[in-house]
Amino acid sequence: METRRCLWSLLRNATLMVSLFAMYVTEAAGAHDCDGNGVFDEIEIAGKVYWSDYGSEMIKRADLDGANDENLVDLGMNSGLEGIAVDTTAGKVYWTDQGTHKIQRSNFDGTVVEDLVTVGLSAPYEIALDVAAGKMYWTDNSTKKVQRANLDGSDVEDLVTTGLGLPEGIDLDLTAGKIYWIDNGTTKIHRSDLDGTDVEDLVTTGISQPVGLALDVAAGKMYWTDWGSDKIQRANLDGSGVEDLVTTGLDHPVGIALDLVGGKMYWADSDNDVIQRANLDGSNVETIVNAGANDPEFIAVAQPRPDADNDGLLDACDECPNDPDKTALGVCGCGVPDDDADSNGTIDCQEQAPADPSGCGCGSGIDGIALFPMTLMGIGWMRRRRGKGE
Ligand SMILES: [Ca+2]
Ligand SMILES: [Ca+2]
Ligand SMILES: [Ca+2]
Ligand SMILES: [Ca+2]
Repeated sequence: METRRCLWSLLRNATLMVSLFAMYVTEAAGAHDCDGNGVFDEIEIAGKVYWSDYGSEMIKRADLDGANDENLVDLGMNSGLEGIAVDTTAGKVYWTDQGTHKIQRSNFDGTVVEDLVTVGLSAPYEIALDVAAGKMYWTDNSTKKVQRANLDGSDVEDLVTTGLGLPEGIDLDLTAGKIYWIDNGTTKIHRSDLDGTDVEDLVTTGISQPVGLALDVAAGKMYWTDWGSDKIQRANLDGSGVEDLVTTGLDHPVGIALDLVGGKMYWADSDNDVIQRANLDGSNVETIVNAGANDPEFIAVAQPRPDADNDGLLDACDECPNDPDKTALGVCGCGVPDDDADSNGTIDCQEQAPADPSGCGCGSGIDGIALFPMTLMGIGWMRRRRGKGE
């Protein structure tokens, strides 16, 4: 019995050491890309706006306030960039190209450009992603179709192929399992099931030449740009209650995207050559990018991912998401620092621990005296391993 208790005590010490190692490794990794999706934490926490720039043939991005605008991918003079969408989980940006008749994607930083769909497309227009189901949906305003495929471009399906004039803006309501799209030829906004069946007319009056579309499913609203009347408008998801939100200062707005975390809508104004944003009710219009945009078409927002305690580590990676001083449980758990105030080798939260009930004499003594040097040895060993590039 005594042997078993001593073994249990040693096992407990080993577990504590593993916890300390885990804390060390997590904190070291947390400075960069904690979830390994290829996007640094600081970029995910801040959010970005991405847009397709038809005039310069580039995919570009900027901070949500327009700062740090940069060129990501230069598609060259044969391109005709239109739709754009982001997958914040995998850190990928997707776009359609009417010049090369392709759908492509790259990493968020513009590296690793991949061709996804290269056959059967004529003028692919706006694109929307269902990341959870591994699907992308798009309109083609030349073949007059709504289509979908897997995110890698395989398994292309025709969903809606009849009755379409000039299908353009598209977005998804994944809660209700619906595709919404704009038909700029028949001047209607439609929806159907995700397989293209059960097509409904939603908005048929009060619009001129709608183009870009974005849904706020939680609030039951859809937002669109109207290229013909130079407006930003919205309505309920059933098409009722059409409202004018922005009616002045626009010159052929195209793409629109929502940041529901920040309560903002973003759009690309293709003839003023600016990226703008406003509150969701259309108030407080701001121009966030007014140089470096050249016929911007569509726009996508990589919404900020939450870091509730502002310690620089995403909630998704933070074992203590509400403790700004800890990123891992450590020895004492969240909310209690792993401090050793009197430097006696026993961490404060363990100082008041009850005496070792085993009575074998190997419990509380080894906790403090052996754990500290063993942990230091362990961290030294980790660093030597890293130093060797293992
Ligand atoms: Ca990341
Ligand atoms: Ca955090
Ligand atoms: Ca934390
Ligand atoms: Ca102590």
